[in-house]
Amino acid sequence: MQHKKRSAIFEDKFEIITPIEQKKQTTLWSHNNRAHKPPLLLDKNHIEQLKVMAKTYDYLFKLLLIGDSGVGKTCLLFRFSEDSFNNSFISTIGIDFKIRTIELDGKKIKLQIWDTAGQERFRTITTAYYRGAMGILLVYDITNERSFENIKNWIRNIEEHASSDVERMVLGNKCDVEDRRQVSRERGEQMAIEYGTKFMETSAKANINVEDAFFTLARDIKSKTERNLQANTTQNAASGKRLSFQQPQKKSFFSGWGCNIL
Ligand SMILES: Nc1nc2c(ncn2[C@@H]2O[C@H](COP(=O)(O)OP(=O)(O)O)[C@@H](O)[C@H]2O)c(=O)[nH]1
Ligand SMILES: [Mg+2]
Repeated sequence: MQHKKRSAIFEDKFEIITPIEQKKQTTLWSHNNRAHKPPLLLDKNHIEQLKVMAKTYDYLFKLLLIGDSGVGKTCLLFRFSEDSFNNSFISTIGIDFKIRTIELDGKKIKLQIWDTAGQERFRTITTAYYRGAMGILLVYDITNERSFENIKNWIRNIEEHASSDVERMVLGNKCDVEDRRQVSRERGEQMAIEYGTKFMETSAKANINVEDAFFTLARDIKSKTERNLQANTTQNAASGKRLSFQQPQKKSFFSGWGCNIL
């Protein structure tokens, strides 16, 4: 049983290349005078980058879910990627990801969503994934005051480890459990104003606002990406340079963040 589980996790992360596919790749590589044999396994993350290059979608956005253990990060991810919900709580080990492709304004956007473990012992593994994230969902549980108070610590983690212009959004999950609510919607909204992020209350269980939350974050990243590309094009056209994609300049964490509540 344990063995089967490990193999499933392994297959989720890597793609086993079929013999026909290997032959195709060998031909391609020998054509390029490359001496080494093709690897049997390719990192899925690498495959995603290759697919962008092959234009099977327009954008690849990497998102990250963070927040205390038990707030519902994994359930939100399952609801969004597989439209399912599981009542049992299986603690996430380290880090995992799921993929869903959505369409926005006629553009195909592949969302690669990383799910982290909230526990302290996985902190060093998970912070390594902050840097590549273009959007981060900070999740607390509306029935758990402490998870709400801890959002400020998660914000500090973003400040320390993520890119300074990462898009952020705060989610108050489990809004279906009104009778055990400890954090009012107003407090959630107020905190989001303080941090200059968007805010939504969600329920992975009752499927409330889950699609909306991911789509809103994706839309914000898309707008920012297109603004950056446009600025680059204009700037390079003016100076007669060839177009090349540049990383946005590092700026203060709070600069340029408009307060925006949904
Ligand atoms: N009532 C309710 N329970 C939820 C919701 N989302 C998650 N849960 C439950 O909360 C527990 C922890 O969820 P999980 O996604 O594993 O939390 P994680 O540690 O943040 O990944 C599980 O028992 C879930 O069934 C929700 O929206 N409503
Ligand atoms: Mg989890």
